[in-house]
Amino acid sequence: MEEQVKKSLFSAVQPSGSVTIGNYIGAIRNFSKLQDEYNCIYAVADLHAITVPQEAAALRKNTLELMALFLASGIDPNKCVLFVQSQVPAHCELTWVLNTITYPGELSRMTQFKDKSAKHAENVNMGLMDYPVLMASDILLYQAALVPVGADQKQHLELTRDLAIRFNNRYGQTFTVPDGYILKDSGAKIMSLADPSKKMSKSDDNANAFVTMSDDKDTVIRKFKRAITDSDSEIRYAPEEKPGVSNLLTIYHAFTGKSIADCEKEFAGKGYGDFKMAVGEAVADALAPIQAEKARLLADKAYLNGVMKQGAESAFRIARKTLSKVYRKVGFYSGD
Ligand code: AQP
Repeated sequence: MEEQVKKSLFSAVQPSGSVTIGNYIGAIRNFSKLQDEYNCIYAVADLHAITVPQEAAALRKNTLELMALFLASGIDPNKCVLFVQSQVPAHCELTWVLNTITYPGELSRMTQFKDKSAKHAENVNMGLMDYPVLMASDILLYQAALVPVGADQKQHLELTRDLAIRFNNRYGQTFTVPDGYILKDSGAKIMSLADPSKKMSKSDDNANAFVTMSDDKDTVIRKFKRAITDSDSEIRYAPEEKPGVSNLLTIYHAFTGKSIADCEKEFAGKGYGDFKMAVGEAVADALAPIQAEKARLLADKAYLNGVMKQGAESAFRIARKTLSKVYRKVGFYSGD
């Protein structure tokens, strides 16, 4: 029987702070579930992280922590390509070429660029504007057919598709045009605990707005106790009417695996105090084994360095093929 060629799938997370349960539910926890079905390529996106100010020592620490978290969440480096973005120079090299077919207007109207420029008004840099072109390079280098993206990244994926099509039209078939990959539990957009109209973000200035994957049990419970709900006391899933309560139900559902309807039944007639306590306990209990495994891995730096080296080499092998093709098409002289 002919062997089916697996499709390639690319995703990355920025080491721009402590990873939140939003990043985990919306992205990381799904990564290990995809590794048997697809050729998965996962990256720690440190080149993206410096588009907003980072402290060098913190960036290094967050990079290592994120790598350990990926592994502790079940990513198997022998099944996937797992690497740190800055260790594969092809990402920057392809970005330069793609920049020459990208129009400034396409980048200045991106929602994330507008939001982050407003938030970091003192540091509106070209990297922040060029972020989507770097993201396009990440995806196109690996000829990824699928990209699992949250609603927040859809606009960037559209630009990636446009650039792939534009390049292919101008220079001949070079890139696979990627599609978004809809995760089974794709409703899982986790909102801020302090303001449920905003998404939970690791770079939020208010530390009570997010729960990190490293928060200890007391911290997790304290943050959930302070979470914004609403003035009535009904525990019901209704994102428009009751965004705070619905967000907590989504989180409880994600960490316990119980259906939303079962979660509603479980808390029928109970008060917000009991509800928040139960959500906090469930999250802390689910985080404990991941935290223990992550700590074990962080204590074994030689192993982590080895995984990163092997990942960067594998990524480079794939990326180099695409980049060589691009360089040939645009007319760079190689001497061969
Ligand atoms: N609140 C969220 N709910 C569900 N999924 C989320 N993701 C992020 N926030 C939520 C998903 O996590 C992946 C990695 O995101 P990223 O680190 O590359 O950048 P981001 O989306 O900008 O995440 P943050 O936490 O908001 O980072 P900062 O604060 O640095 O900008 C993506 O798949 C994303 O959809």
